[in-house]
Amino acid sequence: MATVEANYDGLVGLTHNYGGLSAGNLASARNVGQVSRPREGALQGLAKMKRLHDAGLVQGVLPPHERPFLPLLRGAGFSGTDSHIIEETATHAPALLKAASSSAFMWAANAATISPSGDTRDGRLHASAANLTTMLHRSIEGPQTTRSLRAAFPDETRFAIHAPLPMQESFGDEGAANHVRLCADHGETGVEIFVHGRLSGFEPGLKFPARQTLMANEALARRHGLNADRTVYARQAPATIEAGAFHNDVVCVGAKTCLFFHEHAFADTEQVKTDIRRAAKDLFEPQFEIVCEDDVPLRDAITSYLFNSMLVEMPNEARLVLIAPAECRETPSVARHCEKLVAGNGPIGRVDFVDVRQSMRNGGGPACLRLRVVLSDAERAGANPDMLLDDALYAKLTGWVKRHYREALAPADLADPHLLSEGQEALDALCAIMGLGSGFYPFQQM
Ligand code: SUG
Repeated sequence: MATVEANYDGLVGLTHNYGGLSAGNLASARNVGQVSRPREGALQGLAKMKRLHDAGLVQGVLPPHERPFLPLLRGAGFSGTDSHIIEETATHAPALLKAASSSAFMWAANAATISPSGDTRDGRLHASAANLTTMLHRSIEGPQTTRSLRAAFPDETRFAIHAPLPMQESFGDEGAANHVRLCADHGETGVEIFVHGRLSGFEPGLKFPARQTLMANEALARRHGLNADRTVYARQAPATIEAGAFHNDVVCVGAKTCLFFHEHAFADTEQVKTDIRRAAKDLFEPQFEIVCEDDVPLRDAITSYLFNSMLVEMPNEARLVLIAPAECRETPSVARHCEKLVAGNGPIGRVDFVDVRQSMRNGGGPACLRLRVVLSDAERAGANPDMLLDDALYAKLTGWVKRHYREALAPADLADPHLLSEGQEALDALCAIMGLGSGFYPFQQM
């Protein structure tokens, strides 16, 4: 078997809801207060995972985090029994309860940045859990993500799982959503492209936050032991962040030698192309598949999430496959462009559509839900098999979702203390299914 690119997807959580928590994420703002459907969301996510597994790809599962996250509420001064804390927070600090109840960990593209072993100095795969400092509801994810990644990749001789970067906005890090790796073949040395929205500290004058910093990206490349000659730093176009591209993966996706992006994605496209060509010298010839404003206006790209598609190499297919959100079929300029891509002779040979609408309404497309992990044969053998999807695990997880998840969740339901006990019971059961042991979640350590 050769080196493969596995996808580890975040499982949608029991409290999946529309909190309107992410300024600059237009879908999150648009759908604030809607009734969410956690069970449907989780089943949509699992169906996507199953589809990729059935297509012959390696598919992993990252378990949901505990929510509402009581340590955040206790840290904010609430005390007493768990139920009392929920009631008090619902009455006196409802915004905080929303933050503590978010299921945003499901967007695994933000879980971590991964550098495959072919790129690193010590020949281990390096992963850094993201600190997600920009948004309160996401800043609580890092420690649990670190535990999940250590459970998934336990062998320290092959995997280096780093804790998040320092929790300060200068190091704002949103994981792989601002990171692309190009290569001739997954097992060969690649070029890692790190994208930032600002340099380090606060930069005035923008309506929406630029979440990823250059300072964080440089730190990631340093701790992962990357070769500076094969590393590229690129800046997002500020106007594109203002238009709703809060992560680079809203306007850009890459795979193998292909970088597929909107013409307004980067502050300086010519420079990005030059830097990538230089970094790829003697490795491969990069293919830039650029979509221009005349074909797909930036606004359509952002509402349809065309670039938040997964771009994957399928077994026995010569060209890459774009796994796009179903919304792309419903946006005429985007649907037309997808047809044009397939009809042409560029690097993308097929477009498939998936329904992840529950996630999409919070600004998370197919690519947001997965974390790509390039694994050699030996690394795959060293990965935790209980976190890899097969037919049996898929059946167990869908059964588990149907048993434990609520059909619908309205904003007022977050005040219901039963949501906490239901969640804890479900996660205890999940630990048994996925062999995570007791003590995987903070509530189990109490
Ligand atoms: O961080 N949405 C997430 C969506 C993350 C998408 N990920 C990538 N593009 N890779 C975010 O903005 C909304 C939660 C709410 O409003 O309830 C939210 O957090």
